[in-house]
Amino acid sequence: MINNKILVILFSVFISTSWGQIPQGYDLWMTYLKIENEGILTNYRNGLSSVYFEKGSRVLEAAQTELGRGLKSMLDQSPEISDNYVDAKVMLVAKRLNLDKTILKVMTSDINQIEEEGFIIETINHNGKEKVVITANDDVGILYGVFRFLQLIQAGKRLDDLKVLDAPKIDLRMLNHWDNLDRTVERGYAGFSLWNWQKLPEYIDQRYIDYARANASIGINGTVLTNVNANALVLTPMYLEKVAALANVFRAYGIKVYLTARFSAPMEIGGLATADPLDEEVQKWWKEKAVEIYKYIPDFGGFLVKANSEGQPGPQNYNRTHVDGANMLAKALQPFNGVVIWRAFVYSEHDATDRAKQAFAEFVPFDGKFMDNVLIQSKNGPIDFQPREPFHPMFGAMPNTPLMMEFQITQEYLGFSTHLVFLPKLYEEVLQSDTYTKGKGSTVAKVIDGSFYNNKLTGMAGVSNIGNDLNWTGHPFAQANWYGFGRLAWNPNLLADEIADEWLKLTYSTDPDFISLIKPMMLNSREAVVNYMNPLGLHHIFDTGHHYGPGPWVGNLSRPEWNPTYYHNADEGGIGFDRTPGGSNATAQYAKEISTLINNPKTCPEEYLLWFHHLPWDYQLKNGETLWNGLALHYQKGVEEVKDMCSTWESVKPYISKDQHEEVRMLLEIQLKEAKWWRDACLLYFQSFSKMKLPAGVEKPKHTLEYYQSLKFPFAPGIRPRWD
Ligand code: BDP
Repeated sequence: MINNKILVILFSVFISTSWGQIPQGYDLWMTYLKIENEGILTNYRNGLSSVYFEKGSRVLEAAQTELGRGLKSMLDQSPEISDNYVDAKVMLVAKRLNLDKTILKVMTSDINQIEEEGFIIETINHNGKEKVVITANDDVGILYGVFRFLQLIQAGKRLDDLKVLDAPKIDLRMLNHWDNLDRTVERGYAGFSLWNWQKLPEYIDQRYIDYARANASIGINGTVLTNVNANALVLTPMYLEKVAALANVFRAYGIKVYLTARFSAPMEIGGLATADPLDEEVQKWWKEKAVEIYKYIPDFGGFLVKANSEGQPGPQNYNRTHVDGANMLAKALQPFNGVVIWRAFVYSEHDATDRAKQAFAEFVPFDGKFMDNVLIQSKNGPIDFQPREPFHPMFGAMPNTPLMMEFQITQEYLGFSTHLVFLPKLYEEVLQSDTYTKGKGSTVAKVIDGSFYNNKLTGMAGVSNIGNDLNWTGHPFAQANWYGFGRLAWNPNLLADEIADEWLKLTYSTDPDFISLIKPMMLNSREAVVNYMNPLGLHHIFDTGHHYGPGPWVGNLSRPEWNPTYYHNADEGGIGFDRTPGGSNATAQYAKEISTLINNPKTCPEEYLLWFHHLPWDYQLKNGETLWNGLALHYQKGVEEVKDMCSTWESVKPYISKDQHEEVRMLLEIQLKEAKWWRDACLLYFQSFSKMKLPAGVEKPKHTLEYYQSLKFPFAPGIRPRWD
């Protein structure tokens, strides 16, 4: 096991080492920009000149270091640290239990209401003096409180009326890294994996610490280090020792480590002849494996499992069920309070029914049958991280099972790290969707945060967009998606608007003119990408394998449901997937209130029209246009919206540095080029069926359909080499 002393020394060296010039974007939303306004600055300098900070753990140390770093950078002043609680003049950071009674008395927040991991930040008047108090019940609450406090300072919040009481609404707030042991990242567009397995456990990269800081700053408390398409080797001692070193770094930031468990591991690394979950030898193997893992990592979080999905092994290989598989692993982890996160992303080449229906059909009958330490993790929509999908009907159908949300932060079907797409808008749309499971107001957010069914365990996962690029995420605005995911995992009812506002202030500038120009651009960016890629409910029309550019013509892949033609069904008669009772009847998986609405094309929200209906090209849309014209105009609109993004970006030159500006300008240029590519390729292809003219206002395609069909991208990043 790693030598703790060495690690602690390394750790403090890193903290005190100056990087010199920090690469642009490396600091993420923790840039701690110097406060410009003199009045506010003086106020902060006086109000935060000395602090008492409770000691006693690595988490508290991390919090104190962060407070020092943030204040030094924003105020150009380091607070004096008073060792003595009574002497502390202006700021107290201590756990609730350790606060003086006279202080507790003057606090107006209901201090008994602080929940686990929650905190209070309040300015009090104590003995005639103003003091800022940050308090919590646990160390991690203090850490979160400090990060929030720094964010409030950065946003220019006045000290004299601070009163924040906050706590996470969801228990497991985690990133899922699809990182392979060779450091490639499946669907990763920001370089290679952060985890340098070859140099671990001895070498602790500064990035591990900064990664943990970034996560803690938004309340993320779990990380799955490895790909769901798992390699069993990570469960061997050689790797567990490395995982333990990472876990040790992350522990100081309240983050637990999880691993993906390959279901066939007992055979691959255990030498058994089977991985049958009902086999006693197999059960024993997993139990012993759990004991071994917890020796290395006493606070190990648990396993994330992709089983019987896209070729991954699972219990069905032995005619057993998901329940058999998940519960077997859950039993092994139970003595250590570990959890099993079992994915519901399943569809089968042996099942001819609509792919959108399969996960529901497979999992809903198991409602209530999983052990208490199992969560079922479902993607937000029933297909696969498309630019727009209706919410997954499972969220309204498993009252006795904790359902964990899986969002994708990495932009697999959203232009990789090249396109500016602010995803909290998509997350918000899903979370605020009404499942009607208990009548009106039964939002997905309420299912996920457990408030509906009183789930003992709740969770939200985001498939990470992080790699070893200098700015972590490739596109600087992709950082906002990591940030926004964390904020929504903390509180699924936050609005995308507030998140954009916070992130812009922390990352670029607090200038209200800058914010008022860029925020609307961010908020509309998701709709723009839907318009130029998949308007009116179209989905999965991406080119094979890499899922980057358009490929609506692809129809020759071995599995029917891998082909775009399966999803759009375009022919001379029309376009779209009929999921009404006359078609696949997938609409029946939703509550009556919803299915009645979506079964009728006239009442189906138009953004989902072709998701649920196959309609003739001359079908009349709500605005009176034909479906063909409407489709073409949506594609054109998407292009126009990117043009607007380019000109908005031009207008913010005065507010940010030249390099910051240039970086996004160049990326937007690519986005514009590719929005046109999407429009032209899709319209030419669909026109070969509709045989209708492009409506006025839609630009003529630059090339022929054959040209677009001939484009190949064999080395596109993030490709999963083993399939389609
Ligand atoms: C799809 C990806 C594939 C993943 C799969 C999953 O194309 O690389 O392995 O999802 O979530 O979106 O398991």
